[in-house]
Parts: sequence; C-alpha cells; structure tokens
Amino acid sequence: MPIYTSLKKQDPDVYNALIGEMSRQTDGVELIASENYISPAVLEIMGSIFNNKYSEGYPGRRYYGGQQYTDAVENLAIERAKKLFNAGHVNVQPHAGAPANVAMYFALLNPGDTVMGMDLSHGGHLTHGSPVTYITKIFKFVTYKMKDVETGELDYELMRETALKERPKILLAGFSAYPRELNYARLKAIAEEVGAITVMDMAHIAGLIAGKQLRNPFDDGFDILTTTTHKTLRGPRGGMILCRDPEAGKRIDKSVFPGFQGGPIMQMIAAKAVAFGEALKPEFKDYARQIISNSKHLAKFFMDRKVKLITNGTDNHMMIIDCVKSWNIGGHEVEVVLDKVGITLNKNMLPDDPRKPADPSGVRIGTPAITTRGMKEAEMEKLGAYILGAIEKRNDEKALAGIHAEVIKFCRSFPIPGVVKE
Ligand code: DSN
Repeated sequence: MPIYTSLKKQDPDVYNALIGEMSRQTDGVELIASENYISPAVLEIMGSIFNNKYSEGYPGRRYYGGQQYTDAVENLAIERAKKLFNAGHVNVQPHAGAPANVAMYFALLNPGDTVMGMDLSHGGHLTHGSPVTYITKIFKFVTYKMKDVETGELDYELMRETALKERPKILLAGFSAYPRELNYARLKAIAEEVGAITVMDMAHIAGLIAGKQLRNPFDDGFDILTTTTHKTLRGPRGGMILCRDPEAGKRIDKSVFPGFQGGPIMQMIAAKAVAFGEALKPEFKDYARQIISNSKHLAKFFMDRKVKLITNGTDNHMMIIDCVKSWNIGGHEVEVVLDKVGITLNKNMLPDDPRKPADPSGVRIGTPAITTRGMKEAEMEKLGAYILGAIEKRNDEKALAGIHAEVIKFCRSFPIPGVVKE
C-alpha cells in the first residue's frame, strides 16, 4: 500500500527518519513503562485535518466559528472518558500530563499553598514537587515515602503527621516508578482530617483502571484524577483532568483555558475520542489483565533468578530492578547494554538512591507496549532470558550481536499496529 508518498517526495530527510523509526520499533522490544503502540484508527485521526482548526473555548462556547465537528469530537471524548472512569466532569484539552498537573494546581491553590506528594526517588513524578520545576517557586511541596521498600507500603503514619503539621491543600497520590497498588481509602482519610483535596495522578495506570484491573480512586472518594492518555490507556500523546463532582470542573476548565493553555489540539482530542472508544470495548479489559499478568510473570522470572526488585514484585504494569544489588553495575550500563541487543528500557533512581540521576542504581521495566504486540507469559520468559543473557555477556560484543539477531527474529513475529512496509 503506498503511504507517506507526499512526505517521501517532498522531504526525504524526515521520511528517512520515519522509516528508520519504523524499523527500530518493529525490530526492537519496547520496555519503557510509559510507552505503547496506538491503533491504526487512532493514528489516522491524529494525522487528520482537525489539525487545521482553532477552537479556543469549550463545546458550545467557542471563540471562533465553524465548530460543529470539533464540538462533536470533543463531546465524544468527554462523554467516553466520563463513562470509562465514572467521572462527573472531564477536561480533555491538556496538551500533556505535566500541563494537566500545572493547570490542576492553579485551579485548586493560591500561591504559597502546600501540596503533599510522593518523593521522586520513591516513585513520584517531577511535577509532584521536584525542585527543578518552576511550580516549586509558586507552591510549597512536602513529600511522603514508602515505609518499607521491601513491600512498597507507604508510610501512612508519617504521612498523617506531616499532613497535620503542614496542612496541605492537596494530597497528591500517583507515581511514575512505583509498582504497587495504593490504599486510596487511607489517603482519603488523612486528607479529610486536614481538609485537603485528594488528587490522583493516574497517568501510568489509567488504562489499568479503565480496564477494571486496578481500583478507581473515585470509588474511595478521591476528588480529582489527572492523567496522560498515551501510556496504558493507549491513546494519543496528551493529557486530561477528571473530577468526581461536576461543580469542581468549572475551576478546572477555567484554569486549562484561558488560564494556562491557548487553542486545544483538536486532532489529538479527536484521537482521544477514538482511543476512549477502544478502551470502552470489552477486549480492553483483556488487554489490561494481560499487561498485569505479563508484568507479574516477568517479575517472578527475574526474582526466581536472584534479581532484586524494589518491593519484591509488582501489582501493576511495571517493575523496578536494583541493578547494583543484582549485578553490581549501575542502571545506565544496563540501559546501554540492552540497547545493543534491541531492548529498550530506562535507567531509574531507586528509593533514596545514593547514585546520580544520570547513572542511578536501577532500571524500570514495563509491559504495556509488548502486550499490545500480543506477547504473553511464554514470551516474558524469552525476554527475561535475553535480558539476563545480555547482562551476563555485556563485555562480549560477539555474544551481544548474536542475542541482537535473535531479538530481531523474535520481534518480527509480533507486528506493531500502524507500521507499514513499502
Ligand atoms: N516520562 C514519563 C515516564 O516515563 O514515566 C512520565 O512523565
């Protein structure tokens, strides 16, 4: 099927980069826990003429004319997201996860107010209070940690003490590198004691919640959920804010536009509608279930072979390996070695890591993307063996080349949606 013909003719440099990326994705194993492959339908609408339209405002109240179709797709995205997460109000306009969080802070806080979120090295996210972000110049952030890194249980007692002392306006749950389920009811109880709003940044596990495999924080009384739409939820790159109470949505909407963003990216909003339509189908539950099953299986494969995992396992789509304890090397070296055999993952800080972020003690592995390709438990064992084999033979370039050839062959049996051959 001829495709990208205009691009090929007009701009061979960009075209060649695209073809290179297609080969990289086809012939490599993607284990970055936040990545996924979108469906051909989502891909099609992302590359559509919805790009051409300016639509500042919200459906039914836009600043410019000509909005009958943009209103239709934005309403579809909103209604489908409401159904998926049992939300009272949804804003689908945030361009990504970080802008969603910033808009949420400005909607709920005054300058100087306090947020309590998870420590970055224990699994939190940059936007939850890392001093490198500008929001920490405006709001005060205090953190909580795991009580026990062997189980992953949070230190709820200390969190309560900190909350009573610091009186946060927002108690923020959520993470980008934490493999366990949270006790939302307990977090909510602490928040209620100090009058804090409860927010869950569910970006990593949105698809697992939508697929009914993990708890929906709304069921335990959480007020607001923020998320990206491109991780386990398997949609276009973008963000979203959901409120339990429709009234709270007014403040969120004002904060997203005009408070923080300008024109919404309509082709992405249309693509969110398509992806949420997919996530509402019964087979998405099977997908979410398989992600977790694959993750648990791979985690067990590693632990049976004396690989040290933070919290000794996983409840979700990811695991964090302690590379220093497992192999006496840093996370950067593991990332580089696995890149050589076509396996992509990311180095990751461990809780209170003594090493630097550029060469931390751990790596993070996730199963959403490989599960989309159709890989199951048997493939997790093959993958685990490739990973351990490459690390063992890390100083033997010939052995690494041999493993790389096997990985390419293995990958070609699991096509990627949206990748076309000329
Ligand atoms: N970059 C994302 C991740 O990999 O978890 C979070 O923003």
